[in-house]
Amino acid sequence: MLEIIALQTAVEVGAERVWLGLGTVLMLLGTVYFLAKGWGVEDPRQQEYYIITILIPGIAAASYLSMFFGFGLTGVELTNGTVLEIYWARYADWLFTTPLLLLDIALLAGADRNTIGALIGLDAFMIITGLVGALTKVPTFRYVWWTISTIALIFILYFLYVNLGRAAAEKDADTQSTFNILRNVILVLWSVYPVLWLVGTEGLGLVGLFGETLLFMVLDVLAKVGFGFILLRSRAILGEEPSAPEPSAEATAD
Ligand SMILES: *C/C=C(C)/C=C/C=C(C)/C=C/C1=C(C)CCCC1(C)C
Repeated sequence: MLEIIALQTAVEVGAERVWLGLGTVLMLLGTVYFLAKGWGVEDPRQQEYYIITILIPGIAAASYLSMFFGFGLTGVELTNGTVLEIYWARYADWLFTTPLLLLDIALLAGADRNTIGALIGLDAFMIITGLVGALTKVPTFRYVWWTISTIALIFILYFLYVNLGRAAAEKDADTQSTFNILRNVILVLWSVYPVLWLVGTEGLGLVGLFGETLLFMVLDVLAKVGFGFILLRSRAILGEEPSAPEPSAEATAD
């Protein structure tokens, strides 16, 4: 893949750099905040959520920094002569961070291994076909890849709603309410990505690179830092296996 990327036309970072810089800072702040919040947490189940949720903005911060430096940027010359500036580092970030986000919510819902595997496999497929679309030179084929990737997203959202929803329905009230909020956050935010790709520089070009970079940055921060904030401050991740169960409560439970 690096070879393909190296073969592309050289382009330079423009005014959108300001959003890439801001994105780096916000992702870094999110990482540090989650790290500080998780410091000293000893329950292994809680630690699991912290590790995943800290990694997400951490990876994104590195990706944003690489785009800020112009490393994660390439020029794609289309068959019609247009040269597109493509930030491929986004896809490298998303390839790791979107499965981690799904893993977070799947663990919360208590999904089984097969459901988690299917979700993550579909997700990787969605990001890779999206990247292929972004690097494709024949304009029509770009939309073919966009369609394939979007179909994968529809399946992911369906699984999230139906399969994870079913698993989450068996959890306590705290977990269910946090699950519902996070599921809706994903449904809404993730649906905007293909639309932005389509109207942005990768697709129809109705939104320029400056606006597109800003909008992707806002989406990324909300979908990662916002998501983590809701998850880690919820009582749901504390609830399931209390470290000090009350004997009296247990005795009356059954
Ligand atoms: C933190 C980053 C997140 C949550 C990124 C999510 C990205 C997507 C849901 C991207 C989806 C795409 C399609 C469905 C089709 C066109 C290409 C993509 C990759 C933008």
